[in-house]
Amino acid sequence: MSRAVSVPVFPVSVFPASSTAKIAVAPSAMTVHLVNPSHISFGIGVITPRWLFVLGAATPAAYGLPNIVDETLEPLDLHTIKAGDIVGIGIHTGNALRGYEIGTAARARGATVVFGGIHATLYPDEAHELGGAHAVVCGDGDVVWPLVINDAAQGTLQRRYEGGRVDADRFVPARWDLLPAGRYMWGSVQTVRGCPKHCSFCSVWRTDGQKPRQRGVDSVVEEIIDLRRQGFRFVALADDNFYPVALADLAMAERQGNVSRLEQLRALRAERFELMARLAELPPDMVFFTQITMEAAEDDSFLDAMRRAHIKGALVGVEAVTPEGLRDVYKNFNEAGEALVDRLKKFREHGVYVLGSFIFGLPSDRASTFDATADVAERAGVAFAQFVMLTPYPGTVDFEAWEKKVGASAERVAGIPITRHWLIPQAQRPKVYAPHPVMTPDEIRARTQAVWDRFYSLRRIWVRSRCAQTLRARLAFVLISKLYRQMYANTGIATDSARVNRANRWARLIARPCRRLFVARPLPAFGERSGTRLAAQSTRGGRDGQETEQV
Ligand code: B12
Ligand code: SF4
Repeated sequence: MSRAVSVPVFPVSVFPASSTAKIAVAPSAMTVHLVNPSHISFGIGVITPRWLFVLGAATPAAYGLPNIVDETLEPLDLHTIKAGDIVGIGIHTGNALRGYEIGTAARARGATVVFGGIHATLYPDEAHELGGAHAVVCGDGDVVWPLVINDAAQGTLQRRYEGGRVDADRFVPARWDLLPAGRYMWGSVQTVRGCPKHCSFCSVWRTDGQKPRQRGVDSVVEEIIDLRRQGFRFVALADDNFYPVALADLAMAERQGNVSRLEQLRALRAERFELMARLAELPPDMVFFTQITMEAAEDDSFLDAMRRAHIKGALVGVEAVTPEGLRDVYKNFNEAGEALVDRLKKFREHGVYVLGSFIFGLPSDRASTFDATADVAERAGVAFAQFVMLTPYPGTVDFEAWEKKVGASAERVAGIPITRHWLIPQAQRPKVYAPHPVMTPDEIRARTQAVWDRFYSLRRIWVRSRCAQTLRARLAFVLISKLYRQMYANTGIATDSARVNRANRWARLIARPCRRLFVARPLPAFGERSGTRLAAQSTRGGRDGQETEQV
């Protein structure tokens, strides 16, 4: 794998550089733990963190069942880790610090510690220096994980493994039998990795690559059937971009007379339609959600196929409502103003509800941008929205420019330069980083919070809930809107710790009833017949009232 970014490490080291584990342990004597770190636990999770169940599947059977720990549910109990165990920790930038705490503690208990995930891919040395890592896996873990475990067991563990960008036909399907019962609302199945775009705030195109790696249809459908057997009707298609080939890309290849590119793009597009046709055969009570670029709004046949495939929701990266804002993030392929409203409405007209994602704190933003954005979100009829503050994530163009600009004179918080913001203790971590030409960080934060408050007021949620067809579904819409807001805005944006704690308690309280609204009765025999019969099988379950509560 060619990693696009090379980054300096934070200058504190608590572990010797040559700390490769030299222990040989019999497979039966060791437990493999897979830990998804989180500084905050809600008891119930909205979406299953897919990597846990993919690596669970990649763990060789000789080592027994892996112990899967998702700290977004409950914190890790360190006493479960014993000397000789292997602890795999997956980190993204936001949870890296908690991951390092766990790694350090696990190593102190005599375990072999291995880090992976996007942040470890970008900063492998940091995991060694601060997280107690014996080894770090950069890139995809699907293929390399068994090798790492075997090396650890035989005492030949390497400091670094390059997992690379594995081909789609080698993606390991998740092991959903490892799921803890009754804890998640949605399953997550990946259909494609990589994205051909190049947005300035996003690292996906640089780490996962710009070439879409689309998974075989059978493998995707089998996983979905597996989830449905366990009672999951809602599944997030955990893709970077579900629409990797836009009509504009085809037109461009045609204009250029680039025959091989055109064929390649057409093949990718045909595979998307094939997948959607198979999803359409699944029972009508299934609901899928994905992430997609706004260009899909131009593509009526694609949107119609999505509707038939039960893809009822899509996160659309709107980012900015002005042309200047779009230029700020290299997202010129998006529309602004009224054209934007029309494009977003188009999804709705085709039965795809939009979770609009908006960024605040762009250089061209002004005080008036906040209300203007909330207005657009409302006029465009988006069902859900998230208003995030521009955060320079490592591996992105924005991060590199910012790091270069603030350089060695970067402000420090708790002794840590803000260019290493993920190492600042959570409670002290700033919410806004890049200096803005006209607004203070606190103004951006407060205005962002106000937009969340406005968009998620009970009155407005109730009005939006008209998109649901039954009273029960409307109530579910209200609950999930409130939950989303509590989990995200009040714990992620608020600086006041009392508000954060209140939000956490609230989220814990409403998450449980919310989950019951999303799941259905498990159907252990589901999928044993052919696709078309699947639909009849499950619908009958629903009509008989055998399913529990569902939206
Ligand atoms: C689906 C998704 C979501 C979903 C679901 C999250 C969930 N519960 O799973 C939702 C929409 C909720 C979401 C939210 C957010 N996300 Co998100 N998300 C993704 C996405 C598109 C796919 C993740 C996924 O499931 N992939 C499939 C699994 C199998 O792949 P994987 O996680 O990469 O794991 C593989 C390897 O990394 C490796 N690996 C991973 N862990 C480990 C551990 C060990 C020990 C080993 C050996 C290997 C290993 O092996 C795995 C198999 O190959 C990624 C993009 C991406 N390409 O990663 C962004 C991504 C992870 N998200 C990102 C961000 C920023 C967020 C948010 C902060 C966005 C926001 N502002 O709200 C929130 C934070 C949520 C949170 N607190 O965790 C960034 C993270 C950037 C960074 N540097 O940290 C990414 C990379 C997208 C981006 N735009 O850059 N996200
Ligand atoms: S933000 Fe979305 S469209 Fe842009 S590069 Fe990342 S995954 Fe692709």
